[in-house]
Amino acid sequence: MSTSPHRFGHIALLGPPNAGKSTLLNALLGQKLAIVSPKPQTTRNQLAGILTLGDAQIVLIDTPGVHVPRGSRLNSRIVEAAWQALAQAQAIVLVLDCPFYLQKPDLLEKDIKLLSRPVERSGLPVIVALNKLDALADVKNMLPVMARLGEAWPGAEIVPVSALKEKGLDQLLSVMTAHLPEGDSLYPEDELTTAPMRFLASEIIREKLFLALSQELPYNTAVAIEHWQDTPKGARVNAVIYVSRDRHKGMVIGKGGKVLKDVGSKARQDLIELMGGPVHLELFVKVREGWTEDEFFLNELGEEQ
Ligand code: GDP
Ligand code: MG
Ligand code: K
Repeated sequence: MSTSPHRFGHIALLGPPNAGKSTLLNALLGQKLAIVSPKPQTTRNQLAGILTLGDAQIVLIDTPGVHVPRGSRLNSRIVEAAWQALAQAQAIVLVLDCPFYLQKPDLLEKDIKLLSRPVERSGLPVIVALNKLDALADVKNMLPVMARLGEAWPGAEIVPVSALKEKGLDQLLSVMTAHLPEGDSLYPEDELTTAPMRFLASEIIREKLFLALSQELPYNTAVAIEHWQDTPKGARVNAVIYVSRDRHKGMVIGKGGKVLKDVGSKARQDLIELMGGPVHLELFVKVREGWTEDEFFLNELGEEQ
């Protein structure tokens, strides 16, 4: 009787902003780890989720969306983080938004061009997760997009999925596993991530800010955990929300403190779920002018990881 060997490796999730990379990571893990919002560039850092299967352990690296860096230092760091993820990986899953390309075929060409360079340079095998199938009027509509992607990356396996509705994920997992080298698991099977709890907590708060605030404001906020204490009654967490302008402070706090209160209670809910116990969360808002350009501050926040 022959059994298939156990496999271990890293796989990078790469793709344009809003294609559904973080949603896919969460769906594969079966737990919310990466933050998700309808706004591009919600994910600033790379985040690794550990997926333990019967015959493999896969470290999935979620990355910020690939786009042309423009403007601030924070922005170019977001793109750098995506490149760094490739250096550790044995395969790439390109996550692409199928219904979007049916609406905007010229952007399919643009994204193929943008993604080809890092993919080629990495020399890694490519798997395409053609996402958001649930949003197609007819699944047959994806065929021309699949054909074009097959041309762009010959030999790549293209797996239609819906990260949101959790469709096609088993197929994707078996294709991913097949691309990994033989090896033992590196992490205990109940370990979900390589990221520290503090980082996950600050990400949760950032997600709630993204959801609560309109337009450009979320891009100018950062979250730092200032104090964390585990007590018998649960975790006591103090977090600071940094804004880059004085007038933004009022917007984050809201009338009568409503916005901040709302962000705090939603974040607390998610933190309780993540930590499996009571959480006491206090949020503060501080102005730090020009923080998106401040190398020292960005290092402190760990935005370059
Ligand atoms: P990322 O920027 O690539 O990490 O994308 P996110 O995971 O943050 O998702 C961006 C948006 O697309 C969010 O509003 C998600 O709910 C939505 N989304 C992600 N996957 C799917 C999917 O399979 N179907 C649909 N309809 N929406 C999705
Ligand atoms: Mg993301
Ligand atoms: K997003």
